[in-house]
Amino acid sequence: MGQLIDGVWHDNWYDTKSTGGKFVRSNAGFRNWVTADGSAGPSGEGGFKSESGRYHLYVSYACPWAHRTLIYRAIKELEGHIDISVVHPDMLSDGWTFSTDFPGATGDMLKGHDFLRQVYTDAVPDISGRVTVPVLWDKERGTIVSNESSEIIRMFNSAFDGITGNTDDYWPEDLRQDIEVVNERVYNGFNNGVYKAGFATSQSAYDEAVHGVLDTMDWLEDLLSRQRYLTGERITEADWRLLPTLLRFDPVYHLHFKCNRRRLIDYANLWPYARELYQFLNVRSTVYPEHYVRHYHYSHETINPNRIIPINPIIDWDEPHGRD
Ligand SMILES: N[C@@H](CCC(=O)N[C@@H](CS)C(=O)NCC(=O)O)C(=O)O
Repeated sequence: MGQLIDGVWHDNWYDTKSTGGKFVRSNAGFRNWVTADGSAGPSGEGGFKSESGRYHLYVSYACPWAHRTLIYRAIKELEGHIDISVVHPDMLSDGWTFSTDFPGATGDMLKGHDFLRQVYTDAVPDISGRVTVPVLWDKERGTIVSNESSEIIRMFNSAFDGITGNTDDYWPEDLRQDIEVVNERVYNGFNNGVYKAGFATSQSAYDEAVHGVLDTMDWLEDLLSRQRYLTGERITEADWRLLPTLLRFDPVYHLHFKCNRRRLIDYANLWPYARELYQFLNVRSTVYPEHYVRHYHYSHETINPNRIIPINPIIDWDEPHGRD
């Protein structure tokens, strides 16, 4: 794993020395928005109008951030309008690759590249930064629209409604403030919290992070004992941003990231809630446990140097959720 500096690949692991053992995630670099009329979105520049077949989404089935975008592509009926390439689950010295020797890894369906970093240097030849998934590519302008999942899902939520006819809204105006509050807490304490625990290289950084994860799970458990979804009685973006981390919790984060006080299946409310989201419409078609079990255990040499893939519990996500 590494990063690009002035367009050249350098193989190095995350630097936690300057932050007292803490893992700090860097910000995404491409922040443009696809909009219905091509006008500029909240950040970046305009010129990215929603059109069927114009955009290509690069994802990993292992990555929880990319998973959000796949969930939206499924529930907003965008599959026929935005095609995808799926990277290989192993992220080693070349970063994400388009090797196809793993079921579900498609190779680069658009450009035929070997490495995801080539998509980044196609956009900006002398680019510096991490090479992350997801990436939303514009075939017409030949550049990256966005590599920030939280923004890609907001584009998918509404920009293509005129094309798909699907007007389901997971970011309703009246709940936006509540959604932001939940998102902030879930991101820091859970989505990114598990990474802070897992990638910590000092006991104190781990202790702080893992307690944040436990506190957040307790808070979610309590909230879901009183209401059906995170912001009330409607499924919103806040719920979809939580699900990818819940899916990975027992098979990956519990053991590999040392978040092992309790399993997801031990929570009386959180576990049926997670199953309900998994069973919603076609969400299950986006879930590839083989990719995330393989990715984390095989790629993170600093945590699992012998690359042994654990046997893991057998969990029935199709068990009726009983929340009707
Ligand atoms: N801000 C990004 C974060 C994406 C991200 O960190 N993706 C991980 C995979 S789970 C990645 O590609 N990491 C490669 C790296 O950091 O070099 C988003 O939410 O879209």
